[in-house]
Amino acid sequence: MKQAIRTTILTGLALLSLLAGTWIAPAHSAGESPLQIETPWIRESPPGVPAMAAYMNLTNSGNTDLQIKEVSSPLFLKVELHETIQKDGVAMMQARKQFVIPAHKTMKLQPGGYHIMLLSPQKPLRAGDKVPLTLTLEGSAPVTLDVEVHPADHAKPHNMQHSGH
Ligand SMILES: [Cu+2]
Repeated sequence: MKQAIRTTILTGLALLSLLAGTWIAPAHSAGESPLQIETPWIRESPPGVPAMAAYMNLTNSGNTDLQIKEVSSPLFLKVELHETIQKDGVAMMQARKQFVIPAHKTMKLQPGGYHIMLLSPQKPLRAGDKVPLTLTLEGSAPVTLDVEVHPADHAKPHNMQHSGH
């Protein structure tokens, strides 16, 4: 009986160290991207409009600035980095050569500001469809993610706190 308990404790310890090893491992894995992407979404366009915009929060957890040089998607002929600016009271879009995310900062791509412009879709895309996007970074491995198309009124992410409406 005593022997059985002892064995159980030893097995428990072995399991614990195994779990601890599993938890420690990711921090040491090589090539982990310093880029975290949260709440990605693509705004659905009215039928016949050959352009869409992708939005997301880009967080740089690294100690050096991150540069997004290029974004591509197999579902669009052309993808550009854009910023919407106000000029003489009129909203205009300007192309950017890259997006720079400073160390330990979050860059928000959102309606009325920075966005990824998706041009000439290869097929009609509606809410619920998934679009693969590949972000090419300077000095770091490219990041590919699937981004869901949402209706145009989706501008507020679901995980935001709403107060009484
Ligand atoms: Cu644009």
